[in-house]
Parts: sequence; structure tokens; C-alpha cells
Amino acid sequence: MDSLLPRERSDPAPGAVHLPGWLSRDQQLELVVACREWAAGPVPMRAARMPNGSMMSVKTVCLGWHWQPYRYTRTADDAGGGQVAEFPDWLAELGRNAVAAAYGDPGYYAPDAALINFYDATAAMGMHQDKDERSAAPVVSLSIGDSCIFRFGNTETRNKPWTDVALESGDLFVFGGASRFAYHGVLKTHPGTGDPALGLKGRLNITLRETGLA
Ligand code: MD3
Ligand code: FE
Repeated sequence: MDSLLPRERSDPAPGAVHLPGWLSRDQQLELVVACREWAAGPVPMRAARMPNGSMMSVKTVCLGWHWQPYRYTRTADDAGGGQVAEFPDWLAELGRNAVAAAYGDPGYYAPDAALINFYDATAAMGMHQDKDERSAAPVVSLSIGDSCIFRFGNTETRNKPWTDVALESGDLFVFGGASRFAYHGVLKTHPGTGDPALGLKGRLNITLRETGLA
């Protein structure tokens, strides 16, 4: 049972910090409830269409700015055209606390967009870089529900070297500095590993970003 081993802070690369179990169960529960509301609209959670016509297996809903491959807009042109939901102050505050926990100082972190990704039992995300933001500010990642295998690569290519990391419910990962533009992906989730008390079947990942857009 690897769950009996303590899971401790690790810094797998410069600027990359993993804080296992950073969210309390109550915080996770509140985020599940909030995500359920955000997923209901005004812009519905949906699988984005890739430029080649295929659909992502992950479903996404956004706050602050709407993301589709590969740009941010204020209205959800590829998902009904609605106005994207507001990015709440409490979520920005959580993001500043996350950056402070990782680096010891929140700096001037002011996230203005969140992507909420939902993974069912078969969803995965291929290796990619996040470079649609016009900001080098860190990305804060919060995982809730089923655990997954997250692949953290390098900034040069989508290939090796990489490090595979188990992300579990409540884990915080902050990607800043030299890690901000590293390739990364999600190989698979482990269905059924989430805490049943969360009332969530699958995995949620919330990323907070500074878009640098106005
Ligand atoms: C490393 N999401 O939404 S979170 C994404 O679990 C995304 O849903 C994954 O990749 C998920 O773009 C991975 C971890 C993550 C997020 C953003 C990063 C790692 C990152 C940005 C730069 C470097
Ligand atoms: Fe990403």
C-alpha cells in the first residue's frame, strides 16, 4: 500500500514544486461543488475541438477567459457563444496562497483565468506546452478526485527526458520559472481511486493562469 508512505514536497525541476495533500478535504469538497456549478453554465463544460478536427477526451470549462485550442477569448465562440463566468476573488486568493506555499512568497500573482478539466475513466492529455498566455507567471494546478499519472517533461522537446509523477486528490503543483514552458501531459487516471465522500466520479484538475491579456 503506497498510500501508507508519507508523500512529501518535491521540487522535480527548477521552478516546479509538488505539494501533496495541500488542499484539505473540506476545500476539495467546496471546489467540487463550485466546479459542478461552473460546468453547468453560462458556458457548458465541453470537449474542445483540436485544429485537426479531433475532440479532446478531457472536458473543460473556463473562468475569466475562455480557452480553445489555441487562444483565449471573452466569449465561448466554440461552446454556445456565452459569456465566460467571472474569475472569483476567492480563487485568486487560493492561487496566491498556493504560490506562497511553493515559493515562500506570493509575489504579485494575479491569476485571471482558470481551466477546469474533467477526466472520465478513459480521458488523457497528450504532451504539450501551455503558451497561449502572454505572461511567464506560474501556473497553479490543483487535482481532485481520481489519481493520475502526470508526465513532466522538458522545455525543448515533447520527448525524453521526463519524470512521471502520481497526482492525487488534494495535490498542488506549481509550475513557474524555468518550468513554466515545459512539456507535460496526463497519461491516464486511476478510476475509482478518489475519495467517495467527494461525490465525484473521475478526476478534476483546476489550473490558474495569468493570461497577460486585457
Ligand atoms: C507544466 N492540465 O490544462 S495540470 C492544462 O491535469 C493541463 O489537467 C493537466 O496540462 C491536467 O494545460 C496538467 C499540470 C500542469 C498545468 C500547466 C502547466 C503542468 C504544467 C504549465 C506549464 C508547465
Ligand atoms: Fe497544460
